Amino acid sequence: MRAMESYWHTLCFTYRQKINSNGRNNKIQREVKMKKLLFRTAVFSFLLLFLAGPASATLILPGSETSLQNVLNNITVGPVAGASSVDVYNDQVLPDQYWSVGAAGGSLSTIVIEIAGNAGTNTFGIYSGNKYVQIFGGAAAAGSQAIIGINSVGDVFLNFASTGVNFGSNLFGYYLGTANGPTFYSDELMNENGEDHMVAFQGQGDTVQIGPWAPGTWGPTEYILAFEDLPFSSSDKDYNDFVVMVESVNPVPEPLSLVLLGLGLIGLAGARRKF
Ligand SMILES: [Ca+2]
Ligand SMILES: [Ca+2]
Ligand SMILES: [Ca+2]
Repeated sequence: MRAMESYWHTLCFTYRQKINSNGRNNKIQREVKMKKLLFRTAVFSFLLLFLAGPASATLILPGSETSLQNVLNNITVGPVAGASSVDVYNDQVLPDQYWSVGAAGGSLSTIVIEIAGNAGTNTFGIYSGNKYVQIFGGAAAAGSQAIIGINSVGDVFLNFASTGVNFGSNLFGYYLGTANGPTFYSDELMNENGEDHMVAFQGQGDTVQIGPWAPGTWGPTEYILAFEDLPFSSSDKDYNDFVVMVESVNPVPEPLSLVLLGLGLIGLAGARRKF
């Protein structure tokens, strides 16, 4: 790391000498500073990525209804019918705060099940900052499907129609909410007391059958997201209140999310200076 930084400093120094001798250069020196800042941000982020390690799993309680483990077991038809390869405690995907749509550009969401008093009013969607797009309204039930897409400039599409919402990039979180918008965010830092209301599981090749749809392979680019729909102070933490499969998406490591957001901010600052 030190060798890399030293090499970088030498590069910057040589570059600065050259432009000083040309006698013009506030602008170029600013660019050098910017590049150093970007380099340090990248190094810092990668350090974070390696030092942070996996956070601990979120506690899921069996509750008094069909437990989340049994929800997964019940949709499993093979290789062992009724026994999911996924363990709801040990196989949680971390991190699960931010996501991006895969290269094909579209991501199908299918509701697996809703076991909650609020099932008729719970809504589900994606968000970026304070912008959001609802994917399912309260009336949607097990088997309901919808496709989201995000184009190269961050415009969000729902079932191939423009939503008029722009996320600025292919980076977003999932939320559970009401008709008025998000209540609980996949980024737990946006929830009251930092409570984690969403857990995620990656496919391990089981054959599963969801709602009325034909059985198919639950593959590695397909994730099941499971939400708890009440604040921890009054909830049973069963995480079966809204369970949905999302396809063709990838979880984005947090430091990378920070770098992307950071680059966006730096880009904005640069753009502002020009105009
Ligand atoms: Ca989580
Ligand atoms: Ca619950
Ligand atoms: Ca429940």
